[in-house]
Amino acid sequence: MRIVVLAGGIGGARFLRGLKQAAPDADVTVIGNTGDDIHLFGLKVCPDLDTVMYTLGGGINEEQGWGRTDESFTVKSELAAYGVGPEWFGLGDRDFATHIVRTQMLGAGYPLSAVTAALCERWQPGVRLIPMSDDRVETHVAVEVDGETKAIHFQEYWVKLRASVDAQAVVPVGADRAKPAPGVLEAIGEADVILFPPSNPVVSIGTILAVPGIREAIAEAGVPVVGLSPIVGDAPVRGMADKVLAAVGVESTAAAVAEHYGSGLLDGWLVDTVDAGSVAGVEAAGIRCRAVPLMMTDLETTATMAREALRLAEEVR
Ligand code: GDP
Ligand code: FO1
Ligand code: CA
Repeated sequence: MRIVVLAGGIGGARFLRGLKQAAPDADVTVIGNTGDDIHLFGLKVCPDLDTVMYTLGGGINEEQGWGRTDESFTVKSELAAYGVGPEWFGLGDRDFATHIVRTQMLGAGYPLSAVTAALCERWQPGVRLIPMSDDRVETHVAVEVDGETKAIHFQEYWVKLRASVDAQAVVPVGADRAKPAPGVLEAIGEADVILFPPSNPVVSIGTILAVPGIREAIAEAGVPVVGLSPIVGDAPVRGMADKVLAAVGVESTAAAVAEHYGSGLLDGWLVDTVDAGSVAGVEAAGIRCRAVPLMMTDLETTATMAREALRLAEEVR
């Protein structure tokens, strides 16, 4: 079975670990979000690609959900001693090596998709990880600070400001001119099932869908498209999905997120059992819906979520 998964960072990566357990023989292609990417200290940092790669490759800091396990911050503090920041972004020593290799290969002319494949040679994530695009896309968030509206990088909004101010708008800068990376449209066209893990619907999956051609290819693939809600009990399990959903005019409910994707894209939707009351409304919107436990507390529970998603895909096929 060929499965395509559109993934952000933590939500996508943890779900993928469950999917691999649930379907060990499946051929899984992950289309990763690169809208969170940022250039720091002259290096290209790709948080969501790295979160997937480290999580599936066994190098992730489990408590944080991002960055390397067993990490130290000597380089960061040495940079700070030179007065070189930003200090608000925690790049660790082990993680730095990944960004150095990536930046070196990009400088030598390799596209990001080839660089990602090369980095995965080391981590062996057990899936094919492809960035959504080789072209630069950077998500910016419009915020009002001291009565003035300005656009800031998504990482500044989330990591520096902790989403403490409302997001007025979310713009995936460059997405309109980006092309899907080699292999993205082919994987979608050859998929037996397409899954939206419980990733952020705006700044993770929304950004991937903003690359011209990807949404269209999914809608036209003619295979089941099943998603899992990142919103449980009318709030994100973690992160700032409520803030960025508000910016695009969508309520923070499992049902509103399903309707935001729409029946033109989504065939099936899983909500958590606490949101069982929203099943009928989602089905009325033309999307098959089931309520199952959606908290990724451990590998077996997460694998059960993946099995439920694949089961719903069979139902709607
Ligand atoms: P990010 O790039 O690191 O923010 O990760 P993603 O975009 O892949 O996923 C973020 C989303 O994962 C957030 O909106 C969370 O609500 C959701 N999430 C995290 N843990 C869980 C969980 O255990 N269950 C569900 N249903 N959603 C989760
Ligand atoms: N998230 C944080 O909240 N604080 C950090 O200092 C931080 C550093 C960081 C370094 C490398 C990396 O790959 C990810 C990192 N993240 C950090 C997570 C990253 O910002 C994610 O994009 C967000 O969690 C939301 O997608
Ligand atoms: Ca992300």
